[in-house]
Amino acid sequence: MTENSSPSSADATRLRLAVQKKGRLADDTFDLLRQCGLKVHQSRARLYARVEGLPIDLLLVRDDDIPALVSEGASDVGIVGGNVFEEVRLSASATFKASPVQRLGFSKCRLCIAVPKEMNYEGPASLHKLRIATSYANLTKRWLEEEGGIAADTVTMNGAHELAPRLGVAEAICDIVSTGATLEANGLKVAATVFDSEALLIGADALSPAKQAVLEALLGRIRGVLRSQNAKYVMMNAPRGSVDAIRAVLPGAEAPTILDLAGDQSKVAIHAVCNEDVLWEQLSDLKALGATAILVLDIDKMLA
Ligand code: PRT
Ligand code: ZN
Repeated sequence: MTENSSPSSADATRLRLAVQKKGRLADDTFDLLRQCGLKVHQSRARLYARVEGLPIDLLLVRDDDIPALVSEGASDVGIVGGNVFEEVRLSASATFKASPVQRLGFSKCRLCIAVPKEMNYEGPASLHKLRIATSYANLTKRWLEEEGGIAADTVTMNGAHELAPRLGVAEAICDIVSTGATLEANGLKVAATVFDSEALLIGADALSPAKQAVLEALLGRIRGVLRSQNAKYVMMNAPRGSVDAIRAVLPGAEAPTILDLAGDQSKVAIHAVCNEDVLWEQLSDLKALGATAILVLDIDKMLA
């Protein structure tokens, strides 16, 4: 394949996956693909990249274009923030043909209404007749509607929303908040959360059986990665009589493996996979139940 050339029609069984070329989603997206055992060939500066490990071609684009590319069939699947997907879906016509397939758990953020700190915000009704600067007009309008049909105007801005109140462009904003530092630095405070977002794998509503099979294989790996992300393998020695109490302490553990210890009838070794992180407090509880030699290990891959 030559630079910037589109994958040939002979590749009709290869799944096309649209991902953000660079930005807040890109690094986590490429990390996820790597954890799924997929190697990306070619530089990220190009439009297409071939993947090794599954028959997948990447389309490297701006995040805002991903929902439409999938809906219009230029890409089969895509990875995009739920905020962007939902905003595009709401603005699209009835012929929009893409849906979320899997939540990916990264790029978590909130779309929030924010107002100047000194404003006395007493609930959505406080926004009555105000102007709200946002690049998420559809999500904002839907929320205003759900909150009892608040009559507020949206002013479309594509960046620097946090400056809008000071510039006199709007009295409130509706923008993505992560740490809240940007609002703080601009004398604003969160008034309400309009939408909770995270990265999503989205897919075209109709895929050929061959592409559907590749998607299923990709999904199997993604779900394995997500399951293993917080999972821990826990090992310890413990008094035989404490096994049930220890099982009750281990977070999200399925039936543990109990092994006899050579030369000590009073104790057993317990091995368990926990589906959640194991906290220091829980280790103290295990110790209090007589557990010794407690080891907590990260899990690299997990397939159900
Ligand atoms: O170039 P391209 O169009 O592809 O990217 P982009 O510039 O439009 O988007 P990008 O890369 O900034 O964000 C991609 C996605 O990351 C968003 O659609 C969200 O789903 C998610 N995300 C997660 C965020 C943030 N966190 C975030 N903090 N997107 C934007 N921000 C901005 C926000 O707009 C505000 O200006 O960060 C500022 C607030 O951050 P805090 O930490 O100060 O609260
Ligand atoms: Zn964008």
